[in-house]
Amino acid sequence: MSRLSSVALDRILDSRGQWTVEATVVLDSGARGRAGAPSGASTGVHEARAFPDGGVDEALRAFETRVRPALHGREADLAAVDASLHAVDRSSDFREIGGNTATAISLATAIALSVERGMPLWRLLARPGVNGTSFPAIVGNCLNGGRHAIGGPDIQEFHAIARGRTPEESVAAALRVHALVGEALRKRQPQSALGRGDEGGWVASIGNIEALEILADACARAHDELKVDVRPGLDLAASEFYRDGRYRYREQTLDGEGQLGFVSGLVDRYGLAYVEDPFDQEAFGLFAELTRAVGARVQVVGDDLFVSRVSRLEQGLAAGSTNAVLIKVNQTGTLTDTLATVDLARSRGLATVTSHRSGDLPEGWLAQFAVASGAAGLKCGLLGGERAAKLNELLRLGRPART
Ligand code: 2PG
Ligand code: MG
Repeated sequence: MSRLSSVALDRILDSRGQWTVEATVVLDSGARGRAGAPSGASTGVHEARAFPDGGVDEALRAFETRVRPALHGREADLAAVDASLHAVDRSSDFREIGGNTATAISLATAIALSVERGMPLWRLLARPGVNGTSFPAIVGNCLNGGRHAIGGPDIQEFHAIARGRTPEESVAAALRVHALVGEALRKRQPQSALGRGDEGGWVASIGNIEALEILADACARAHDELKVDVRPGLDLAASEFYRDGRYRYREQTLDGEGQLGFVSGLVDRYGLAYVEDPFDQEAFGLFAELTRAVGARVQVVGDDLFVSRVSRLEQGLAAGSTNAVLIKVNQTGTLTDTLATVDLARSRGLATVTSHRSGDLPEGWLAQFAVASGAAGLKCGLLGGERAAKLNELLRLGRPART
């Protein structure tokens, strides 16, 4: 087996203009991998810390003094590299070296290995039973609110959930919904400026229900035009507006039971196909009640609830909290940890949805990761270079291989 002949970490910019890190890993065979780590704005309290105290500067210092010496000359094996990262940083959340340093190195190592072996990344990471012929639905962000927008609704993400027969059909249907939502907003508020948020969805000064009505209508129209299954979905990111035991929207304040009734009402009224983080990140019981009530017809997805971690997912499985789990590599910091969560979910019949971060990079590996994990969905936004990079990678994977 070859070894890591050099590992470098550099400062780069994400789509929000914030500094993050990218790693370059070279194996002694000459194969090279490079990857950056994205950053969230609505982060779960249990996820890996993106950077140590002191930010990117401190991450770069910790890399030079602690990480690089530990990795130099190591065997080029993904599990071994990820284990070395944990051996260097013994905290549970990578607070010493930074989760983004770990993420970038783990990914760059996997990419270098896939280059060395002459195989696509998805095949290197493929879970048992995955053969690269089934593709995720597109969870396409059409309208932004919450922490991803200024002046938008409280709910963070309004999605088109598009399940075509091919990635191309799914992408086209989600984009059609995005365009129709834009038209509807322009018509409704002809005098107002219309902007776009961190993930490329529209931002307008409207309430949650108004936004959902526009989205549901756009999905129905896109479905009629294109004959592709496309339905509305939400990421409420409810921990962001949960304070002192209450869900505090601009229009209303609800306790847990009130929120349960409100969300299950939205599922029924708007035919939602997808509901992510409808409750606070500790509310395993409320998630379970919602899943019992409407889980047969909607994907109930835990993001901040599980933060892609085995230990949190085990808690959720014991409580019957959800039927799906959101997967973000930098929530755990390594591919090995993240894939363990994917495997646990798959073994227990939960769907996985592979996700970008709101501050992301123009890299396409996320689509490869989604296919490798047999994901039911790929949530990567629709507009902007960093979002298009992932959609384009999925489109490539959906096409017959060129010789
Ligand atoms: C989420 C993500 C991605 P952030 O909440 O699901 O959409 O947002 O990256 O800001 O955590
Ligand atoms: Mg989320």
